[in-house]
Amino acid sequence: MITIHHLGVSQSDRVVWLMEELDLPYELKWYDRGEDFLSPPEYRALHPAGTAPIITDGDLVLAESTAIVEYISQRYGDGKLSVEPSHPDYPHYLYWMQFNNNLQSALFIKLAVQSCGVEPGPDNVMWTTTLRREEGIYRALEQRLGESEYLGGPQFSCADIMSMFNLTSLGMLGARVIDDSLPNTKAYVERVSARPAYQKAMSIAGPQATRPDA
Ligand SMILES: N[C@@H](CCC(=O)N[C@@H](CS)C(=O)NCC(=O)O)C(=O)O
Repeated sequence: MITIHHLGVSQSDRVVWLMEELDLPYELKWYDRGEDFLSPPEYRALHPAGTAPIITDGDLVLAESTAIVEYISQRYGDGKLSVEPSHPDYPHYLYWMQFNNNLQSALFIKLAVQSCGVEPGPDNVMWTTTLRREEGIYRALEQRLGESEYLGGPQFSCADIMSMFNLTSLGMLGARVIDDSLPNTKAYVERVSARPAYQKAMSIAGPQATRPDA
């Protein structure tokens, strides 16, 4: 059985969501963040990268949520939440599977610029380039959701599972809040949030959830 090593208030909630969507059995092991809001030593000991999510499946220890989600979807979910390479929407699926890392890179560069005491203004090329990139990512998102009900095509897929954390929870780190300035995205977030598997997963492992033994 797959064990999800869940770090509290983290994007490992998307793996719980995937398992609930696929109705697959799993064990959840909960780790609290330290006072520095980082993962505790016992979490970092699981995998050299030490980032959440991490799963174990027999001898396999796998990190990086894009890899984890596609691995579970293909190996245990018959690929029904993935898009096949022969499908016309496959390139879109691939693109939106990367949205998570794309958007988070921009956010972390912004946070880095802000934290080094340099004025984040128009003369700071890192700042202006990152803002331009970030704006482009949201523009692409809004455009895609004006053309397609879901990111990977007309059907809900792993690309949606990969993206929701960024649209619902990343605001706590300063990411753009999804409001009326992004109407297609706002409607999409409402649509996807209503899914029973999403609601169940968030109640188990979402940002407001507490560890079961607490
Ligand atoms: N691209 C990675 C990002 C992983 C990541 O940054 N995880 C955060 C939690 S949301 C983390 O591990 N933070 C705690 C730490 O770095 O100590 C993925 O999708 O798995």
